[in-house]
Amino acid sequence: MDNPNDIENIKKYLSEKLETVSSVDDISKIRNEFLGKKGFIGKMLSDMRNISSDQRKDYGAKLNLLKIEVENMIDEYSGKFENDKDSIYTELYKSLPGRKPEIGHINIITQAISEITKVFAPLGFNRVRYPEIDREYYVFEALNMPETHPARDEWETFFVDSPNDEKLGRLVITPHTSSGQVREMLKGELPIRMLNISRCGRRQIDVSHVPSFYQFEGLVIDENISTTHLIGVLDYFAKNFFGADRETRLRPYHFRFTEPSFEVDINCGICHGKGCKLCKGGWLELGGAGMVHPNVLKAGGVDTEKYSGFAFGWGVERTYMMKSGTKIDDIRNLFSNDLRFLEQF
Ligand code: FA5
Repeated sequence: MDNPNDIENIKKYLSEKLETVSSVDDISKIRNEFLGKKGFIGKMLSDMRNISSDQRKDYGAKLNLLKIEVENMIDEYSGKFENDKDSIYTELYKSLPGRKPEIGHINIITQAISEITKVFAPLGFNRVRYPEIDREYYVFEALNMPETHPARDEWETFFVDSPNDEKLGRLVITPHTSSGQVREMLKGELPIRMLNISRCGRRQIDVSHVPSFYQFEGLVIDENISTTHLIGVLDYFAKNFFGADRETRLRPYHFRFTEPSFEVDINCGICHGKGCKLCKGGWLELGGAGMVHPNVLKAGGVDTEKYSGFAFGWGVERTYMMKSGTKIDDIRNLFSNDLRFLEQF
């Protein structure tokens, strides 16, 4: 059929044309030919001025109906066509470059753990891990904190709902890595240079506390070990991890499992000792340290006449926060899973 110029023939002509379509391009040409400004229907609409006024209204209504039918026919056809595997869109899609999976990087806490391990390695510290859920005996009793001793309260412990062991007590989420001390001694291999790094849990949350955090625990047991060795190791760590410009200080303290005991502080890396939201007084507590209490050595089967030792236990996150350049002023950011924060490290 040649160019149709009346309402009756136009749908027939469109059907014939649609039969010949082989690409989405063809569809858009047909759409233009029928519905474009200069297309058949557009032309018929502008020719309406030549029709007598008494017929124009009726003719106009018929043309509008035709326009809707033509649009539907073309849409229906192009819908079928777009689902066709060979459609131009499919071709286009196949030629698009693939999306590259994002390659992340090691989480800041894992980075800190490996840096800490590397600093201690040259001194012969051997990295170990002990259960993160353990019996009360290893967490408290073996560390000179008998049942009902009020010192236990300081560890704000999470108890696991599970059967009690008559000898070893209840299961707890380890509130400190010190639970690994007696387990290490019970291996019976002396001397000891242990670095125990693992996850701990306590019922605490604020700017410098989270319920789930990491600690690293050093334990040295050998003949003739004294406080001087402890101070030497802490100094070595401070210089190699934080940098020569940072200072540490020891404060006398009390832990049931060390005697004498200390708290180790470092001058704050955010405010450099002036006092800020994180440290409050210019110093931030890194953790505890001291000479291993004879009762703990006994619980580990170590001959207290021959051997002595020291131990220290610090928070991994807090230690990393105090490193020059990290400028993290709220420990909770480390666990907020906000990529904008994590991607900075
Ligand atoms: C202890 O846990 C002792 N076991 C440390 C120790 C080991 C003393 C060996 C003597 C010998 P303390 O409760 O102070 O001590 O915790 C040590 C450090 O763990 C804290 O200074 C802090 O750096 C970190 N820490 C403790 N609780 C949290 C918490 N909720 N969130 C983040 N870090 C914490």
